[in-house]
Amino acid sequence: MSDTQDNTRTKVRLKTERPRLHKVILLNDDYTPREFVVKVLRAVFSMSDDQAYRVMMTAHQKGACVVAVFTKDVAETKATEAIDKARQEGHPLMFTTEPEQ
Ligand code: TYC
Repeated sequence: MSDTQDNTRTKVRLKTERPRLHKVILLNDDYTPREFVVKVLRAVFSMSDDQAYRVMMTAHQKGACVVAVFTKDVAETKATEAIDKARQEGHPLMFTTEPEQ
């Protein structure tokens, strides 16, 4: 390679892009008690009793429900925290995360 040629293709960002948000998704299962799901949603996602109940019922009836959107790090931390709480009580409750759009 010649010393004078610079083949790097670095793109210059003209705009500052906002970080992509990630959804936290609650998955239904046949075993976790409804009241426990509500308790976890309230504790980890700071939801009201009413909000948590609606989200729980949507997951229960449809199979899954978006709980909230956060930056990637926060979404993953919250999902892990919620799963850990469930495992501590022996429930199979699951949360997943995925990028928005
Ligand atoms: N389906 C569970 C039951 O009937 C309750 C439940 C709701 C579990 C929502 C998980 O994400 C969930 N006990």
